[in-house]
Amino acid sequence: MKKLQKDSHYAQFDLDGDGVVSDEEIKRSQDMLELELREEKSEAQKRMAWVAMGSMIVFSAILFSPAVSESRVAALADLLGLFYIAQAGVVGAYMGVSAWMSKR
Ligand SMILES: [Ca+2]
Repeated sequence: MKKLQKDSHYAQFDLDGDGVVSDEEIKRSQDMLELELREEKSEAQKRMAWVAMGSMIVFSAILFSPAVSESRVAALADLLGLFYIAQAGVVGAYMGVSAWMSKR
C-alpha cells in the first residue's frame, strides 16, 4: 500500500484520514472542488447583479439631487438611457439565467 509523504499537499484529499488517498476520495474531492467553483461563480454573478442594481439607484439619486444641473442631465440624456438599459440588462440576464439554472 502506497502512502503519501509527510505533510503532502495532497493530504487534504484523504477525507477519512487513514493516510491513503483512494480513487474514491480523489473523485469526491474533484466533485467538491467543482461544486465550490460553481458556487463561487454564482456568488460573483450575484454580486455583479447587485452592483448593477445599486448603481442604477445611486445614479438616480445623484441625478435627482441638486448637485447635478438640469442642463447637464439633458446633455447626458442619451448616455444615461443607455446606462440604465445596460444595467437593467445585467440584472435581467442574471435573474433569467438563475431561474433557468434552477429549473434544470
Ligand atoms: Ca483515505
